[in-house]
Amino acid sequence: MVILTGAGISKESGLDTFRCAGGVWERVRLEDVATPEGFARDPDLVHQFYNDRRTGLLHANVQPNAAHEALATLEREWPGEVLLVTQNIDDLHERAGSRNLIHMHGELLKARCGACYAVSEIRRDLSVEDDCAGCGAIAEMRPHVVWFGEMPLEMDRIYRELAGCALFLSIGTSGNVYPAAGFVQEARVNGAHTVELNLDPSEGATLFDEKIYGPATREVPAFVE
Ligand code: BJW
Repeated sequence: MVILTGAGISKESGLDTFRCAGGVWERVRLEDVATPEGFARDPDLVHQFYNDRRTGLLHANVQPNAAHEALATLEREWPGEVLLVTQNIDDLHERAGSRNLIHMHGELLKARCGACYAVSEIRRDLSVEDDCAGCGAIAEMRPHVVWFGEMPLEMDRIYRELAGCALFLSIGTSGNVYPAAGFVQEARVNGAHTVELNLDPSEGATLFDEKIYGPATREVPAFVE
């Protein structure tokens, strides 16, 4: 099984989605905060955007919900058979207990060196003053996230798993952002059964064999059962 998750799975944990009413892209322009060009233009603004989201993620009220927990249970019940690919940069899947997990758009609780790509854990604010200790070049640290125009992480492994999976589930994603939005097609041409669990039909809804619409905390545990 390959399971793709997006911002919708963390919505009921208190984290905003991007494109729903009241979502992140209503407050900031994605060109300003989620592109390498935006970071080059105004690193303070980009650091502020990710610092605020990191603070939000570490708030005591933000906890994994029943959907994250159901996917962790599924992995425990089917050892070695479940790969979770998340577009989310939060750590709620790990906190729920998922282990076979790829963060294709990076991780909010990590920073990386702009020169040597060394990745380190970070639970505090980042600023332009942070430089890359131990790196020959003098380079700034940046959030370890994948911005528009950058290559998502671990794509070779993801495509290999999509080619061999029997079941592809897409949960809580609008299907607006590639390459993730193309995974359903990839799994489908290789013969997988494809299922969408979302609040509303996604952009690629017609490509799914089965569609279940409702909140993730209700639909994901029911599907896993
Ligand atoms: C619920 C719910 C509840 C709500 N229960 N559900 C044409 C022009 C220009 C560029 C392109 C182009 N075509 C393709 C591109 C490339 C571009 C792209 O896709 N652009 C589009 C906008 C067109 N993509 C890229 O640049 C990517 N890189 C790339 O393509 O590299 C080249 C490559 C080539 C070949 C192979 C491989 C690679 C990089 C994309 C990086 C995306 N980064 C972001 C921000 C960084 C991380 C962060 O700050 O968090 O990632 S953008 C943002 O969108 C974030 C998300 O991971 C991503 C997806 O959003 P998601 O998760 O789908 O959230 P929403 O809000 O859209 O949807 C939420 C859904 O939940 C909704 O459907 C609700 O109904 C549902 N929901 N409550 C269940 N309770």
